[in-house]
Amino acid sequence: MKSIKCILFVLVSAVLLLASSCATSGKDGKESEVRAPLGVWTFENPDNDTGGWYLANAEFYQYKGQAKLSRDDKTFKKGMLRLDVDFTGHKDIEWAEIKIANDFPKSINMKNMSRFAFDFYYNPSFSKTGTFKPKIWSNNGSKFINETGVDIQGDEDMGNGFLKAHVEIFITPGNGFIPDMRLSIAGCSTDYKGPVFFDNIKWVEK
Ligand SMILES: [Ca+2]
Repeated sequence: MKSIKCILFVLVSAVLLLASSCATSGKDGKESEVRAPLGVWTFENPDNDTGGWYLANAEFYQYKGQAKLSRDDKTFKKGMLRLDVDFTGHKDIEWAEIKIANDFPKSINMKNMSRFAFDFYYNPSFSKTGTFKPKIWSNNGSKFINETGVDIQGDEDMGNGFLKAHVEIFITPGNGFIPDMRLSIAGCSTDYKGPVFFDNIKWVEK
């Protein structure tokens, strides 16, 4: 019995040691991304690539162009989620929607969530007409979400042709969990061709 206790003690000690070494092993700020709260994506860690975001090609709506999703840390000298789009030939379509999806490592508790926020970067010279609208959707857990934001209007000149817009989409607060979600960028009568960027994507509590 004594030897079993001893083995247990050694095992528990080893687990604690491992846990503490994991908690202090971050380098170059990577730890903050690795241990970022659930529902927050900053894209600063190259090892995390797109942070689990992927193109939901099968769920695109009226969008017929190419789309490519990647992580980019060169264009703005910091990590971002890059979405290359081509709305050529879409200027007569009022709503052409590209969806990206994320299956969370753990369901997000929506109890105190009031909004979904992100920074969005686009280059006005990449289109002659039209706008973008954001939309969020989740319908696979105990909380249903379906909210569309207003036209994205950049108000910060990044000095490289891109404008930055801070986007917030408010939701109806309420109990429930979401295990995954879609974030849509809808082209509204636009012919935009080129990359757009997302950063600091996050669920925000009230
Ligand atoms: Ca970033």
